[in-house]
Amino acid sequence: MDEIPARPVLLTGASGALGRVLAKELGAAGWPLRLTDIRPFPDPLPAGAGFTRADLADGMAILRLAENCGTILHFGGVSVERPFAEVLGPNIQGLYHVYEAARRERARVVFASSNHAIGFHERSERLDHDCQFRPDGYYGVSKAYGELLGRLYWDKHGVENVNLRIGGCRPKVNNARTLAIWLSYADLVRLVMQATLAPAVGTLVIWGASNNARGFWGRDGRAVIGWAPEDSADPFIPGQQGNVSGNPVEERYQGGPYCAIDYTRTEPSPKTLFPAA
Ligand code: 15L
Repeated sequence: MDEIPARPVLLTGASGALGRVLAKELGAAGWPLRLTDIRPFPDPLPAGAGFTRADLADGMAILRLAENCGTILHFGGVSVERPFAEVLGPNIQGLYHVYEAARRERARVVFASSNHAIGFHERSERLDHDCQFRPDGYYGVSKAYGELLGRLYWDKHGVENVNLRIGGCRPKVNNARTLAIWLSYADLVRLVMQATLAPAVGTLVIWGASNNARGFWGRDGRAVIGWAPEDSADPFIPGQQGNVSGNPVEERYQGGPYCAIDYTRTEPSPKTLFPAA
């Protein structure tokens, strides 16, 4: 993919695991990058990229960083389950600041959403992009909220957005659940590139998973951006299929360990969210 975005691309969360992968690969492809994170950037800066330390809860800082940008790749914020007070600033206020900046710049938002927005669906279910939100913690709620902000800013202000409902994006499959939700780094990079370069996207949800035979997810908006995963978790099946936690709550639901955190029900959560009328 040789095309390069005409306007600068702001990458939040640049010092995080996925941010570092994107900074390196998009930088190597010659993309005009503006990197930001609350933590220092730990790697050599890619040629043509600048880094600014900023807090997502600081709206003015985000507005300044986004000036003249055509795309905001929003990978910043709390990236695991945390108490609500810790999620509030970076993920709730922060998302609002990102969308206000996108609105001002007429920029597109590519948002790192998460499987934890739908984590309380059972693993036996095959979900499409329009399934109900079933967040499995405050972090998952913040991701569902981020997707909904995208809908609001599209409907009300015409701000385009692509919401990547990422599964488990890491170098290797490390347990049985990840056989279903794995997204390789290379598939992530291609996905972000296509989401940025596609001529028109409106508002989309795309499952961020490689081509995994055991996957939980079906239809989504990938055809609009022309993306299809090229990697697969399947070669890891022999080594990882028996690698389960032994926790019944964790193993029942798609969100896995996040569902089991602070779980106080005595009966399993029902398969259907709303009882039949
Ligand atoms: C996520 O959303 C997290 O950011 C990541 O750290 C993993 O926990 C992943 O989900 C997962 O579900 O494995």
